[in-house]
Amino acid sequence: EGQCPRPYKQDYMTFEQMEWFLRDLESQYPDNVKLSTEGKSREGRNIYLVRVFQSSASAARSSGSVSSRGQPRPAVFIDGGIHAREWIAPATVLNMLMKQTENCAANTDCDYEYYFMPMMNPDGYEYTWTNDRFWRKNRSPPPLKNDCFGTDLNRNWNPQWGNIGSSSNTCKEIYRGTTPFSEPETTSAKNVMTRIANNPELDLLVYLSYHSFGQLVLYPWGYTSDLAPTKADLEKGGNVYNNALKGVHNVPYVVQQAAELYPASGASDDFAYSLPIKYVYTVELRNTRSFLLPRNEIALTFEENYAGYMALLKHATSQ
Ligand code: ING
Ligand code: ZN
Repeated sequence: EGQCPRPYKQDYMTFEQMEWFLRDLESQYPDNVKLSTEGKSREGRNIYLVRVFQSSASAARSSGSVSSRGQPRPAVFIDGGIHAREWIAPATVLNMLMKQTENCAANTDCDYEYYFMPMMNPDGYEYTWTNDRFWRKNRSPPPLKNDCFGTDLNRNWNPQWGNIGSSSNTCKEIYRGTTPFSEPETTSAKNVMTRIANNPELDLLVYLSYHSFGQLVLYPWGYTSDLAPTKADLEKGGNVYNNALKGVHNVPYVVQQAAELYPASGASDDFAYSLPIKYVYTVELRNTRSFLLPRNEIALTFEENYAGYMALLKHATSQ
């Protein structure tokens, strides 16, 4: 059996190390963590989902009153690693997962059901460790021989698949794939999100997708500069996240509509918003110039974003 890097907050993990980390976490916290495999990547790697929850013993104690039962529990879905070269994204999501687990085990700040998909693109991520540090897409073989590999997993979703800001050219970084959800990685995430959204015991309130770089908190729409119907709520929640974040290390992030950065159709956040989920954000982590974020900024990036996440979750249930 392998070893997790210790301390994990100070280094990036290989995909294999992430798998050890997730199995360790589940075996250390069996009352608060459930690890499942929701599908396999094109090359056969596992797409993991981690559910974090209040232990049944403490839930029984706190919901002594019958009236609190039968009410849906708020839920949040968080993903990282849609793009292979954005290493700080899965690193941040794994740190958030660890911290949320510690909180639930200690019976603090555990009012939600938490769903983490920390590594959505394991094939591309592995490829950035072995072949090309700046690979973005997954590693789907091309439809035609002598063509280019890889589909952009953030251009492969519905609604609005195939529109502005995506490409039908397999060689482009923003190649959208042959159909909506043509990729097993996006299909796995879509199925989980749909299942959570349709579960009458849950109220899926928040979606967070971690990317880098740019220090931005982006809200829908991404496919059009038209305003989302609940733009005021989205902007408010984004500001709540950003204000809490800024309070930690005073690093400036900017809250804006995704299409203001550049229009992109078929991204995961527009799908999440359409499910519907009320609070939907694509967070572009540190820094403002490179995918190569120094290791000593892993913990700092996590700390500020955990504060943003906590503030947003509190805000979402107080509305
Ligand atoms: N950026 C996002 C991308 O997929 C984005 C930005 C997200 C634009 C969602 C529009 C909608 O291109 C990175 N760094 O991947
Ligand atoms: Zn990205």
